[in-house]
Amino acid sequence: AVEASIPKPLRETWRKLAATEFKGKEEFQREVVRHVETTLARSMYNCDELGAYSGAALALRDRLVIAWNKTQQQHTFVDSKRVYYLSLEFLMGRTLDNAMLNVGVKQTARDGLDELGFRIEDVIDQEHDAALGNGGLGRLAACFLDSLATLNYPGWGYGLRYRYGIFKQEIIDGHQVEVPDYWLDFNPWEFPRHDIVVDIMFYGYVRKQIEEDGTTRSIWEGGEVVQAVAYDYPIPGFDTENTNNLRLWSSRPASGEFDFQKFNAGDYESAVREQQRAETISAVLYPNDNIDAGKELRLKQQYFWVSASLHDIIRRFKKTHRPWDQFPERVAIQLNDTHPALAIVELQRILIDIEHLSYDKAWGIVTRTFGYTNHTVLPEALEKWSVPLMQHLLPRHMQIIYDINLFFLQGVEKKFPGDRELLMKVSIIEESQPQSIRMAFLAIIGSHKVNGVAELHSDLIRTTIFKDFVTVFGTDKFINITNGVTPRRWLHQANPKLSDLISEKLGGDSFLKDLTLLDGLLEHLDDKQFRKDWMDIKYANKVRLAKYIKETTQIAVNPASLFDIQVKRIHEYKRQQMNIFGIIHRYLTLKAMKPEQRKKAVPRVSIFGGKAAPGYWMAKTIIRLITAVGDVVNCDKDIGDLLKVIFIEDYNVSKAEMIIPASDISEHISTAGTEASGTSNMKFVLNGGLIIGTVDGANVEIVEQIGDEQAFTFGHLAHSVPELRHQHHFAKPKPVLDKCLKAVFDAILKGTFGTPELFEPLINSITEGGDYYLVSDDFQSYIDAQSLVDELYVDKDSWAERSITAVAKMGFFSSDRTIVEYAEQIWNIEPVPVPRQK
Ligand code: B1H
Ligand code: IMP
Repeated sequence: AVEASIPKPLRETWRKLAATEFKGKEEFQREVVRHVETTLARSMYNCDELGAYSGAALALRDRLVIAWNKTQQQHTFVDSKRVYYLSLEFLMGRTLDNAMLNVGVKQTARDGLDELGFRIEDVIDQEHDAALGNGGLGRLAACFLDSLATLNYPGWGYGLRYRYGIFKQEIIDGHQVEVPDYWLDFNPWEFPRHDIVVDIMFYGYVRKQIEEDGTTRSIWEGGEVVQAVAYDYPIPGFDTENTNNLRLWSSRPASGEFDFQKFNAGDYESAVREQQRAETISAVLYPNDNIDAGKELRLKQQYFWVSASLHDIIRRFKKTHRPWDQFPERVAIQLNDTHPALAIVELQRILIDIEHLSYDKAWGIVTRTFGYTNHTVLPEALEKWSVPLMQHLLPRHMQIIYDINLFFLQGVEKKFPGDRELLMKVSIIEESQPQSIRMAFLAIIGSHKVNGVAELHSDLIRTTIFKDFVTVFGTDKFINITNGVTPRRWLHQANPKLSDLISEKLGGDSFLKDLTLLDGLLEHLDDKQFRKDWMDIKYANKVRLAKYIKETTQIAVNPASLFDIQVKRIHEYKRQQMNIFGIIHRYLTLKAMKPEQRKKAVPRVSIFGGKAAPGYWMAKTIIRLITAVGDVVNCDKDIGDLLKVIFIEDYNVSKAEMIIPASDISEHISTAGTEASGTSNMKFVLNGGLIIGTVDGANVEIVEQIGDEQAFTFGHLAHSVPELRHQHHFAKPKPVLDKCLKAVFDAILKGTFGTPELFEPLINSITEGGDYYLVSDDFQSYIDAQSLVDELYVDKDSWAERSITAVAKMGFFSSDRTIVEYAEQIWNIEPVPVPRQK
């Protein structure tokens, strides 16, 4: 029917002229050169590596676009149900390498570029990371997009096109310094859609209007309008034609220009100010991981993005001319944490105020459409917006929130008559000064499913922060869907040698689409040559990292040492402080040894990487301590190669791809019950590194899968944490510190690592401040676990066996498994593969 809307002769002309994909090396080269010479207006005389990157990216992009168009046409033709993943963060990293691998042209490109005089690795290295996220939450969204496309699900991402992504981190004199990340200089992967523009209103007032039929209608008007412009990014699946879409919104003034009247009248400044006000909305990503800052601009970002996305989704739905009650059968919307929770209110507003549906009918549609994923139980990360702010910025939404709350509480009252306390506990409105809106409660009430991201985390939300909602809605609404990671980027792309070895052993690369096939490696466990090849690859990856460390820090590390890595956002709950205290303990122990004793010690390189939120002063202090310890240890002649402490500047996705394959041990040592899942733990094990970790987040399930001989777990369990905190709070006199930890603190306070005043607050938070993250409680068992690591690392052969066994049992942690669970348990969507080109 849709086809018939275009006259046959026209259709034939279009078909005849349709763009085609390059097939072989020569065609690829021709496209690269054509783009270098025409699109970029350069030539062989001035084509540097950046030019080659640009040419290769543009050639590949043409190919992606063809498949992308076809996919979107197919999904429109068959009118399939789509899922829309709303996320304020998409931490995509680089695109070129991933796209070449997914489309299956990397070898072609390698050969082609080689003949043009370029090494593909150097070309790949030219690309700027797309770093539109803080950490795990944003990278999870990126892995999900890869899995959605690979599994042929019709799924779009919706987010914000920040002009500045997460800041670049420089370490100057041991301190973190933030530098803006302007990433849009040359971005071949984005397509501006100047035809897809949505007007978004803020502020204004609500007026009641009596209709002819006697009903009253609310009209929101008189506000400030800005425009959202769509930018699209193709998301190719692995080994499939299907190419999905990521749509990011950019803000601009509603007129598209600044105010010429003011400009001509000489009021340049206010003319420009207005333009900047609009552009500011999508200017910068808030750099806080797991912290809610509660700023007005952030609320503006949220509404701007949510409103633009919903209008776009509704426009697409309306093209199908289906009645409104079919909306939830055609559209599933997933809320990535509470950041997009206003979408619930916005959809309700559109349905009642603009589409004139009844309140109840609208609410039925809303709750059948949304699913909400919770990613954290940390109180400082749970979003709350002040009622006066919401009232001012979005007056109509505030009314609807009150309505949603009222009807919800009436339902609760009916079910649990007279339970005033329950009503208080589940109210969306918190009776604080001023009142605030609990966004998680709004998200729960407006969704049909709520999920946590690992078993332990999902249990915790059911029994702690959301327990009253389990009482109200019953337990079935609250499910677990354990996180996963894409094996395409995190194994095949990051660790090509290991991926090739696995392919060779398993007789093909099907494991990249069905990761459970990895268990076939167990058959080869006793193969001596295989074990050697396996460890040789680990060694080569360590050499690659050692070379990078030498180039960037001038510090030489021995790749034969045990590489112990902790890379993630710097946060007290993730306990990098415990790691560095452990390193100081190791240093003091080595120093106290006689030289012949030292010879028996296992040489270790402790590697850190990660950003501190700019306003998170304690996290910055932790970085300062790590670099200070490195400064002393790394040039201590007594110590030599036995211990090195490295801080890698500006940890990001592309650096993760190099760092993760080089670990022997990685650290996931959060206080039990604080890390919802963690996903880098999965990436490390998938690359043959073992983990040292607490019984927290996805560590629990990883150990369950790979077996506890393959992991080093330690520390108190989540259920003991409240009691331990209570003890710290009330203990009088202060409990005596563990001997080892006390020696560490004494060394710091003596000035062993420079000015002790710098580090006093960090120590005080433990000795005086209640030790909220229980460093003192877990320290001894952490040290013991590290000793076991040293002990077992000596036997290289059994280490290899552990490493292979662990990888073989990691199949569960593919984000493909995760996405299938979402599709079946929440979204109710089916794969829609695009027929392959002959
Ligand atoms: C996670 C966040 C987060 N949980 C607020 N919550 C933010 C909260 O800008 N903010 O306001 C930003 C991020 N991020 C992480 O999600 C968890 O800490 C990880 O444990 C988990 O693996 C990841 C993905 O589920
Ligand atoms: P949208 O739904 O208008 O945003 O379109 C999404 C994509 O679906 C477009 O980029 C087209 O590739 C495809 N599409 C939209 N409308 C049609 C149609 O009528 N026929 C075939 N494909 C369409």
